[in-house]
Amino acid sequence: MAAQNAPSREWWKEAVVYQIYPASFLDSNGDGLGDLRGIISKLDYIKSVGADTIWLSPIFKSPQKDMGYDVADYRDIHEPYGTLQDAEALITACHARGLRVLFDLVVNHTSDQHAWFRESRSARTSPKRDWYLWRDPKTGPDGARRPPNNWASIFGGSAWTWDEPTGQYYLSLFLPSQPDLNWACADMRAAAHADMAFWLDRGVDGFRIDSMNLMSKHPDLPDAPVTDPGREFQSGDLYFASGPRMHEYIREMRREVFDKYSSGGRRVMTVGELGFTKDEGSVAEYVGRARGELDMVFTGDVVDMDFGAGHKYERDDFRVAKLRDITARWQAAIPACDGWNAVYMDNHDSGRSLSRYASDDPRYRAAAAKMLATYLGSVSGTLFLLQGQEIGMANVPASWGMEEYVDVEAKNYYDAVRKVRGEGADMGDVLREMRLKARDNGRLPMQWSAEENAGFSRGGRPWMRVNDDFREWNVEKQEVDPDSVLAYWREVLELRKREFDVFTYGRFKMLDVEGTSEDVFAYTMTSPDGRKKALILLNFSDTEQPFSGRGFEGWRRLLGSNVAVEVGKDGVRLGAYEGVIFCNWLLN
Ligand code: TEU
Repeated sequence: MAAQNAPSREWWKEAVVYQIYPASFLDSNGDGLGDLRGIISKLDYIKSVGADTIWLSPIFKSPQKDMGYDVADYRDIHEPYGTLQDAEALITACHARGLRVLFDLVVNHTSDQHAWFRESRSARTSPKRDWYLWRDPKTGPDGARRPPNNWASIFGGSAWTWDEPTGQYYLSLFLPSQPDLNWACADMRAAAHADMAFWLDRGVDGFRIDSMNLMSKHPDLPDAPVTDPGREFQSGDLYFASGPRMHEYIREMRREVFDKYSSGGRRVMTVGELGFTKDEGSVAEYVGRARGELDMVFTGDVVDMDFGAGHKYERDDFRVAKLRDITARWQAAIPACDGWNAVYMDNHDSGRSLSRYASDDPRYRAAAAKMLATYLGSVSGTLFLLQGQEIGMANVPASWGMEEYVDVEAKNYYDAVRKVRGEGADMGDVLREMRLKARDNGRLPMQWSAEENAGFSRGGRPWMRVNDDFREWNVEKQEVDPDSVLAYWREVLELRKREFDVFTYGRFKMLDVEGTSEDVFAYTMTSPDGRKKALILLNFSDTEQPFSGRGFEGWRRLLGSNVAVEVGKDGVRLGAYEGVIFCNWLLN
């Protein structure tokens, strides 16, 4: 009976995706910035880790006000990264090794340097005027010019930018230099479709779709409800996230683009970044198989677990119960809608999970990184790793001051708070949150070796400071250490591939065993035919923890270095930050 529900096997479900942040991966020409040639030179390494797909954060021509998430030309490459020929060579080199390639599709907005926007802004009568969202100003009670509504930008301030020459505001949900495209305009959509096809014609295997569900805004762009009376501008997500035509746009994209490239053994993969939309019903509308929309989404909650109620950089501590709830929710809800999951804990938009949810204290760091690998490798879905996660890279050290942070999100927030508090005020609490969650943490240069600049750049001055710990934590060192985090990740990914029915396609069940510490996350994964079962135990604390083991006696250790090779009568003792997997199919 269970076999009926077995999900179909697909390459994109079994994929292990390795996210590359191009600026920080490997600098091959000594200019301090990573590049495409650097990436090509490390494809064999990526493959050796056990990944079979790469996702490149944007490499397109861009003024880099938001590190390439502000695209000036979708058909050209940011010059310091390389040329169009290099991008083609990268795709060819991946395919030659059996690696697939996902590009980052940033089409909710463009850069203000994009030809479309230059034309749009040139005159109210421009044929491209309505490719973006232009509106007349409002007038405040004092007679002063006000933005068309009260929406806040995601990066601070108003979501509207004033354009003096044409006397209107344009919508910019991120930076003023990232104007939002108007997806209600059919010509604009067709132009975006053509740019997607441009890359599919060059062999790209799919897309991570940036800010995917922000493309359809409420046509009236109404004022947002005032949820934070203390602030001048309010989050307008009620009216700009998952708007009325969102599903229509995705289906059209599928029909007009992706499906045209999905035949004859080829199948374009899509993963949408889903912000603000959190409930199971709405998520199902994007990923339910019968909907014909996206393969999977990033729901975001697993990277938001320690965000404050009012803002990312307000304090709210991580608790294991949150991870338990989020995992249980999606592991159940996604199969229930016959959809598919993305499994991840790290990306370029936050701090490293190791430093936020586990521990980068030298005493526990390796164990903690392995424990998180055990979690990620064991749950159902398509697995995404961020470069450096495979060696246990950590956040910036606590000793770094704000001057080391380069990302616009962190800087804008810090400056806004300092403005309110006044020059010289204590900013320690904000710096604490930065050190946990700033996007800079996920973007630090890759640590290849103990050489100058961690082997990331020879001769160049890295665009971002290299983490102080690189002499101890680098690929070269871990390559020769069978006990390393890297060696463990290889084992995890190998196991996940081998036992795909238990893990990638398995059914999750939470274990709520009396007497187990709040800091222990225990669950089972069962193959769709019900025969193979794995018991996963994760200790998120720095002290030893018991697990009673009742009902699992005799199950054999499959992964991890626990002292017990099988679950005994007295259960299992978990070391600090230990993760271990036992299974029922090695019995006897
Ligand atoms: O992120 C979308 C987004 O909503 C982010 O602002 C996210 O909430 C924030 O970074 C969390 O700290 C995507 C990209 O992943 C991000 O890098 C871009 O800056 C953003 O879109 C604009 O393109």
